[in-house]
Amino acid sequence: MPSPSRRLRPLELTNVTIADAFWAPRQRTNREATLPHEYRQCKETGRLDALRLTWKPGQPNPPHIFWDSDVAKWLEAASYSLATHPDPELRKLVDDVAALITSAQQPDGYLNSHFTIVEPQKRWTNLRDAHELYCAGHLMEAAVAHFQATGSRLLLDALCRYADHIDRTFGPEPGKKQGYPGHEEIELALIKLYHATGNERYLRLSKYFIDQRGQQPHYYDQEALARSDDPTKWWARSYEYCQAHKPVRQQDEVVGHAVRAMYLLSGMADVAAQTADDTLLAACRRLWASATERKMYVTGSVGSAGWGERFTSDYNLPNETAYAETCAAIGLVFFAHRMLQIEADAVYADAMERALYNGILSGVSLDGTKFFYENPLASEGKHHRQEWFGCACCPPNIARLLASLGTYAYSAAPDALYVHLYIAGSATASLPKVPIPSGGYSEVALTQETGYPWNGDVKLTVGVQQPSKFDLCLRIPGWCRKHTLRLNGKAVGHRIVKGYARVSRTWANSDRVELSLAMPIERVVAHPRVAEDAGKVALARGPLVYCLEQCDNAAPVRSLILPDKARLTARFDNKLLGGTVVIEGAGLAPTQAGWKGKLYRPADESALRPARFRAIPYCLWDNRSPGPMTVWLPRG
Ligand code: FUB
Ligand code: ZN
Repeated sequence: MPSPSRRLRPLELTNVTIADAFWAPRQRTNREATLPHEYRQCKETGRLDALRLTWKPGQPNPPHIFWDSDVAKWLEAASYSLATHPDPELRKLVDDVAALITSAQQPDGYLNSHFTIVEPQKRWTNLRDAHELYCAGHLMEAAVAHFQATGSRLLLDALCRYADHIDRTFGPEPGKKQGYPGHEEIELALIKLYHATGNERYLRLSKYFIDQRGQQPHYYDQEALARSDDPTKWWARSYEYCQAHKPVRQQDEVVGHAVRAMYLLSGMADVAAQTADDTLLAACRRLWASATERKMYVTGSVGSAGWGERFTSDYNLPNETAYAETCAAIGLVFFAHRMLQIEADAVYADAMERALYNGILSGVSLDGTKFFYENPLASEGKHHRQEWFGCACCPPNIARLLASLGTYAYSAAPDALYVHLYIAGSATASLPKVPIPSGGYSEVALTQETGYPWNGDVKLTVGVQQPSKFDLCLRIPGWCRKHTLRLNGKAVGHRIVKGYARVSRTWANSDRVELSLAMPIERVVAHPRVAEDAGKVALARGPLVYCLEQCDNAAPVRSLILPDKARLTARFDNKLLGGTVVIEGAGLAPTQAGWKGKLYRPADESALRPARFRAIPYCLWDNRSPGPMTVWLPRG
């Protein structure tokens, strides 16, 4: 469906190939290790078999309220993978899982393993906590991905029946429940279902859930009273936890559970774009600024507190206790990607890139079988990835993001092609407002050659059947302070529009653009109000934030000081961590002598000694011997 307020349209996954040395190996690992590993986990923990609906009261391991969402995210990830890398074995598994989910559907369309067999009497009685609509949303996303990858309508039709059931259950009409999900997700999923089917009821239902959120009298109060619960005794204390403390258009600070907030904002951006709703879009812009200008880590992670997995106050960004859930950073990418299509502003792509290369990629081990749920920016050495979690939202979330990465790299406008992410490979796009002399519209193929993120040189070759006039818009990343652009070997004039170098011309086949983004090592400091980082620097190069891990360093990394004048060098080490640029330099470390029996002593009795150090990209930490790690270093 065309979206009235969207300037851009992301390219379809199947129109993008990723063939670089950074992401392509990660995608291969995702296909070959992560997907089979996660399938096994879903099987062994009972998540898959829960959908057989054979569990009986009194038996162990009852299906949990959000198990269905883990299976759904796995299926979505596997479907994206199939779309770009056909694999008959995976296709069979995917179809089996789709059939299994479909088999759990009830005659009235309802589809939830927990509330069908464990607590059937409690269906739709606790929207605030029970995750029914959240699971429904993930199932819808899976169904759309499965349909797009395989052409099979089996699961899509089942989820349409479920969406119809939900539409009959919720809404403003008398006799329907006036509720909305405690954990947002279905809002964005209904928009996907709307785009896949063209059924306007799904768009209306998504908008209803968004509009109804936080209205008075408060649905969660009423619902709790109907269950004979005291709403004032809720553990989370405030409806800020689930962004239901006031109607969304009145919210001006991003609050509460970070994943919920990001999914809600993604759905709001979708509905705003689809319905040309300026007040909703204004709320998205305000909440975007709140999240990224005052509450985001340098790694692109969000949600700093473990209690409630939530956002806290502005500039409160502790490093060692950072919750920074992998799913929350993924949610930020979803939100950023939607805002990017609406505004065509590189500020959104910058944040997307920051999260992708740092706080999200850290979420999975290099071998693809271990995951971080929390992504702290400092560790004493006890924080490690795990093979799975009781609450396993993050592993399949990162799998679906990695498998669908291509769709984040480019967008098409009616007469322009945008490159957001620099990843070697290729893309094809049709530009509907670019007629070609022989009739029809221009199909543009773009080939991207680059060693990004290790260097900032990007070569783009344009493929067109006939000369075509359109704009090529290349993101100049926010981290880049100097760039050059050449066309067919000569410097080319260009405008920078909202962070994109815009080259307008009639393109001929094989035209070649060379973009060079200066990528020196940068010392980054945080806003002065981030008390935790006062007097500290982080190292970054291009999109990557660096950290010091103990196994690379003789001096204790948590007490290492980085003098402002220390010379820093970057070099590619092809043997380390699959090949990576490391940053090295001379720091200072406190001498260990004279401390026996003392916790404090006069400063002038303590000395510093030179200590060489090495830093690696943050996303690669905890892939070798365990030990302390830090992103921020005191400045000397
Ligand atoms: O509640 C379902 C998922 O578990 C959330 O998205 C995560 O933050 C975790 O709470
Ligand atoms: Zn998670």
